[in-house]
Amino acid sequence: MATKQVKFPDDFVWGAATASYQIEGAWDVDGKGLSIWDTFAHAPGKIKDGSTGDIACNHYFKWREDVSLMKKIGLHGYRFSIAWARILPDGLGKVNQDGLDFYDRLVDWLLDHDIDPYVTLYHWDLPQALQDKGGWVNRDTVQAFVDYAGIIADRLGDRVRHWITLNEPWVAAVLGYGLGEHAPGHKNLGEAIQVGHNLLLAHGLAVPVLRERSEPEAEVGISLSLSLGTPADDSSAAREATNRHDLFMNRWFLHPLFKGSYPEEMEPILGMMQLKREPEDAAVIAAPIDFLGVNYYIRHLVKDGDEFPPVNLQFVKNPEAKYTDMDWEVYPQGIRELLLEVSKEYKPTKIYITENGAAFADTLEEDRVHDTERVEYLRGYLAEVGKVIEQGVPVKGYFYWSLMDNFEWAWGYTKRFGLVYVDYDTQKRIVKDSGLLYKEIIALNSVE
Ligand code: IFM
Repeated sequence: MATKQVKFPDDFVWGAATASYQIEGAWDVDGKGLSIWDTFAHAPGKIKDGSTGDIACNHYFKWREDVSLMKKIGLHGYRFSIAWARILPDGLGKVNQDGLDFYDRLVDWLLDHDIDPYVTLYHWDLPQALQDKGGWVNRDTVQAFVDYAGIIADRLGDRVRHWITLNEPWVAAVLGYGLGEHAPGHKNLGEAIQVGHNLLLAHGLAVPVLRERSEPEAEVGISLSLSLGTPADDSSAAREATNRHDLFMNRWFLHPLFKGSYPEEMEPILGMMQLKREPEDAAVIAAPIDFLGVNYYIRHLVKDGDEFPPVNLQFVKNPEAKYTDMDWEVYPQGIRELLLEVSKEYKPTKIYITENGAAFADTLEEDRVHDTERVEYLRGYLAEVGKVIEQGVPVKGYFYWSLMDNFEWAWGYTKRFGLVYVDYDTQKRIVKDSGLLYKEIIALNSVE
């Protein structure tokens, strides 16, 4: 069969991503405070395999080795997040210098290895002390986040050029406060709507702080989990449900960020959920950003149903398709279709794919890890990213999720997403076949 090379622009950024709670371990080391994920994972019955992130990939102690792995793969950029409770054990007030020193050393080491740090300030591990005062439902948490952002920028802003305020606020709000599947485990959709608003506000207020306290060329953005919806059948009910899916999954966050208001169709839901907001919030949230971070994993076949009331959706499985271990459909063209839609509607000037990847079981053979399905996934999705760039969408970089296998939240260690295999008993790392392929793709700056 004839194959085609899809080339990427010369300045394309090839990276990989991780998050603090998923890899660091050292949950109570060097003055770190508790986060909501420490509390949640320690509570019985919350995590599928009964595990916690107490040790995870032990990255807090193995960061030098992990940077060597990044270098071996040839990464240009590394996206990681900062554990807020390492810096401010109580969420605000007294700063823990040891926590700051950890990230300071990591940033220097990355730069010494020509790897550009892309720093996420919030990837879900809220200090427990703030949750005790209401967490993200409480508007005071917004100011606590902005103060925390200022502390980080004061320390790292002379070297970090890429800031991501929040990771996937939809997930933090809906899974954390709406459905109870993530920390802090609340089940109240009204809270989730309020949390979404407060997160957006925290983002909007942090943007100018990060800019002012970093070097002039620093860029600031946000990473949203966006998913594509396709009507499950030809009925108008399925088409309407798909529109509601887009509203709920994507436009709820995209619209206020890029257009300065919630989508009009969202207003009845916001009213029903008694959202508390101030008239000036909309302008704060719409603070211009330098890039949009897109985390893309899922295409849903949608029809009318009773999931996510009052949005009322049902997801249907595609009998023809292959699914990952997360039960997410493998549908490479979805990333292109989604990016085309977002770019047409919201016109971000710059996009980074800040996450994309797949969980599959790996086959270990001595010192090799064969992950044929991930190899295929990577080729398929990257080819579509290459094509969408040719179609004029300003995608400037791609960060595979994840650099290494890690703690997959409520799934514990049962799902492996990494380019690097982690043996959790010995903490040995092995670059998988997909990691070797990624190295080749980076070196050639093209995919077959
Ligand atoms: O592991 C997560 C990550 O923390 C956020 N985005 C999705 C990934 C896979 O579920």
